[in-house]
Amino acid sequence: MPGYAVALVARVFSGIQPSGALHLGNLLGAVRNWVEDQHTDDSIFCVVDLHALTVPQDPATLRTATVQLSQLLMASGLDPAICTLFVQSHVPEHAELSWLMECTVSFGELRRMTQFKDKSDRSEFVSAALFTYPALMAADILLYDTDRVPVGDDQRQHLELARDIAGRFNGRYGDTFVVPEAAIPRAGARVMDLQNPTAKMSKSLESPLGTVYVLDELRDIERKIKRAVTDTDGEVRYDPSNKPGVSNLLSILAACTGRSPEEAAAGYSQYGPLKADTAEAVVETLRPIQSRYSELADDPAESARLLAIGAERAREVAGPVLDRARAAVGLLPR
Ligand code: AQP
Repeated sequence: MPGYAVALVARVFSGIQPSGALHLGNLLGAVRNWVEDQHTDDSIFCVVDLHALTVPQDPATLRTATVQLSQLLMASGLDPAICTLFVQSHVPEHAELSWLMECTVSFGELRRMTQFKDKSDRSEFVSAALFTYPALMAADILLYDTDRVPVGDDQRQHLELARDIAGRFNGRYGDTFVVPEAAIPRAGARVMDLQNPTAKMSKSLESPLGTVYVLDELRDIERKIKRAVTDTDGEVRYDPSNKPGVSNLLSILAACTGRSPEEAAAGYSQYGPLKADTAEAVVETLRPIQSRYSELADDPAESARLLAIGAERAREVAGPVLDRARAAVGLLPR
């Protein structure tokens, strides 16, 4: 018998860093799927501000980014009335469970994480927390008896590690944590930079023409997509290894129109119309989000109130799971 109750409705958890402005990759790879999940599953979503601190942040910028990202998540369709939405640092159980995760993961496992290698290569200051980031991510997930974690493809390796940590902990101390599954979307799982389609679109990479931000002016979005790098052979087909630029446009178009990239390719024989239709699909996806965001941004007190309610609800789930883990490893009850 597991140490946790087996739930009838699946529990979904995911998080996003306020490490920069929300971009199209975050939206198509993660947030849009969260919006769907909230209608069918017991869904918990989190703005992971502690993760953002793993690289140096200006305090005022971090505060603004945390508020803006929370409002953008609501504007994208997350409804605090039907899902739990909160800020990670408002639930101290995350940091505490993270310590137990650090004691369960090995140095060698953390050293193999490709995101650490990428980010440490481009940073002057490499914090210890950037290295142990996957332990905090495992804590985030395991704290909620999570069944499914909807993420973009770049998080696959971290999620596999969270599963290994849960399995090891359960093996050492008895069944304590639910071992979660990753849920990676069919289209939009890895949106690439429009100017450098072999690198993923990213909040923290300086690539103004290659990144479509959710709050970009609509005409700038159109311009960025029309200027996207393609290739010279002129054939529209989904082939990410040989045609990364065209395949990226097809993935974006597919994700915005609810099809597979191969389906989206049908009917195009030139890049111009593909770019025009992709630009239109993205603009129509972002237009309602931008207009809802401008209403929410006018009332920061209301979003703060909703986030406080979310944190309270999250703690009701996280507290007992943390107590279970503390007892399992032999810490005395408080
Ligand atoms: N390019 C992408 N395509 C599809 N999904 C993506 N995600 C990120 N980039 C893409 C997904 O967005 C969710 C939140 O990501 P995160 O905040 O945890 O940060 P990240 O994965 O490290 O992505 P960023 O935006 O590039 O941030 P920085 O630059 O700060 O590292 C995740 O589910 C992620 O998979």
